[in-house]
Amino acid sequence: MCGIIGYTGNRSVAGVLVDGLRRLEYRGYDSAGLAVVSGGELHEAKAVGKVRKLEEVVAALPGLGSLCGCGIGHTRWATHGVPSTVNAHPHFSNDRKIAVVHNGIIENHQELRRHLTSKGCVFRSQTDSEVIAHLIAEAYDGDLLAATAAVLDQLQGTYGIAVVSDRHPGLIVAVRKGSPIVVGIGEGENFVASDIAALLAHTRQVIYLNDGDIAAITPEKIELRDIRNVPIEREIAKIDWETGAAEKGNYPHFMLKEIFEQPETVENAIRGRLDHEMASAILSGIGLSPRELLQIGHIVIAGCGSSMHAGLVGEYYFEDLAGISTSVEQAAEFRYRNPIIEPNTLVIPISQSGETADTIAAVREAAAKGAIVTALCNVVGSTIAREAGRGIYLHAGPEISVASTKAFLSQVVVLLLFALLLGRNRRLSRSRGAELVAEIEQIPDLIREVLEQALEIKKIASRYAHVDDFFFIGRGCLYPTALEGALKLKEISYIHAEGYHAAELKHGPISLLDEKHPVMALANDIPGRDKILGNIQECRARKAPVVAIATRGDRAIRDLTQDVIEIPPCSRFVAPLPTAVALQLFAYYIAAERGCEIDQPRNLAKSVTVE
Ligand code: HGA
Repeated sequence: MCGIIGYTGNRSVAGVLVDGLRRLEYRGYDSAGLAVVSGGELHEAKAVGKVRKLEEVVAALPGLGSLCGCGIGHTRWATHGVPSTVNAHPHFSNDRKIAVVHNGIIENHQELRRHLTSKGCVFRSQTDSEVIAHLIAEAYDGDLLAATAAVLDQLQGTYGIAVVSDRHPGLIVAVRKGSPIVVGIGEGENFVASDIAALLAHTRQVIYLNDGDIAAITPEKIELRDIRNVPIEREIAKIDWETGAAEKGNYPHFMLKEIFEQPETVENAIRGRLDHEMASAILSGIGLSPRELLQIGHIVIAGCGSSMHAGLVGEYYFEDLAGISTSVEQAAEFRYRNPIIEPNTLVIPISQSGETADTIAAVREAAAKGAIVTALCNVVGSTIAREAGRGIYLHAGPEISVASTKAFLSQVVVLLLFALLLGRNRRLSRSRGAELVAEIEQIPDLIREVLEQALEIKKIASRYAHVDDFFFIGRGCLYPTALEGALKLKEISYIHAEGYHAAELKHGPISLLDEKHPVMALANDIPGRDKILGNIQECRARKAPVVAIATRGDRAIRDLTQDVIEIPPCSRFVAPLPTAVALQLFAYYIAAERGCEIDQPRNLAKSVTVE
């Protein structure tokens, strides 16, 4: 959440910043702003709402667009203070010589505000972030890096910060604790950002800052210090995402593009990871020998939102295929619940961005309790990937739509591969392993078959675009798939949607059913289907309209409802994948029909970097 971009070099600073903010907009769109240092002066532009509003403000300020030098920009997802121009970042010191952008939460901001106010400081915004600008100004005596370093031990909470000053032309100081900051290396120019998506158009060489690292960035060099101002070295990482991967192309929305990319992204998640000879999976990033794998006695999966739903599918895989007891935790509760970590527990944190604040906290708690931590992340070099030290990358490419689609699918596929490996490591026979390998190889084609029905799904979706509520029901691996389907629908269409285990309907929610409360029943031909047929009858008896997802050619379902989305035949382990794709399309077309801001739903932002 909150996007940060900084640029120092000979190009139009405002141009580079606005372009970067556009690419970061999925991280927050409450307001956007920038500050440019050029010719010994500090210029600013701010706007409420989307980056295009900021562009209009920049265009209306004569000359701002052509200034070279350095600058910082920010797109905000508000935590403290309403979305407004005064609360938009950057925030300035009272003498307006220092400008700061911040991602995170300063937990002791009220105490700091009182202290600064008592010293005569005047606050302009209601944000927690503004204290940082005033504290740096208070500590400043000619060295911007030293002044920034000096205030860090006063800040409690999390931050990724970038700072500029008109007294330091060409210099950006950046620092992180708990919120991501990555430095982009250019030629005769350099960059800083909260997310590599903002840098893809400019460079492939980056340095990920660790917590406590401070960077002084000028066009010529990047100096890194620790919090005691001692020079440090960090590895240069290479980003291998393709140019254009973060562009919308001919699709009206990133979400639709990302849904349609899934046959390829799933292929990427599988590529090189199937071992036909051993009927198993090859996952070198987990770095555990067969003997070490055999010692795993319990698995705990931690994640938030769609990642947690993927984990719930994984729970079925690990218990059924590998016979390892597995529990799934909401990452936000993990550290506060004081979880019991038995010896030989494997903890699997799942996060698309690798920057989800609650999941990072879970990783740290698990590591402190002696668990083996193996992360599932999409973004290479992200905090969770680095802190876990071992893991499996999703290889889904940049996911820009706030609603996760391709990352969710890759998470499920990678969990299936992991369960296959653990299963073959213990009780799964070679022949059963070989069957599973063949099933996994079919997944991209199963997804293609669902995508081919997009127009049919659109037609069905249009019949439900007017509703206010929706229930999603499923059993087995399709129960977490129902949770994910409901989440997709509510986040992008604003229809109230709830996912339930089909059997749970009778324990409460059925009291709500009537002709205005449709039910999406996941009735694929896998164990549990007959029971779902009964559940559909129960819904129909209460006059609830039913949309069913069913295996192609299932006549019994057609007798119960006309609105059937057909999925190719597949096993229960693989069924969540094509089913999830159908649910993504269903949610997408409903949201499109309702005219919703699909890629940037209200109040949401991608990569939840605050608790
Ligand atoms: N606390 C700051 C920054 C918000 C943020 O990082 N969101 O993810 C604010 O409210 O402006």
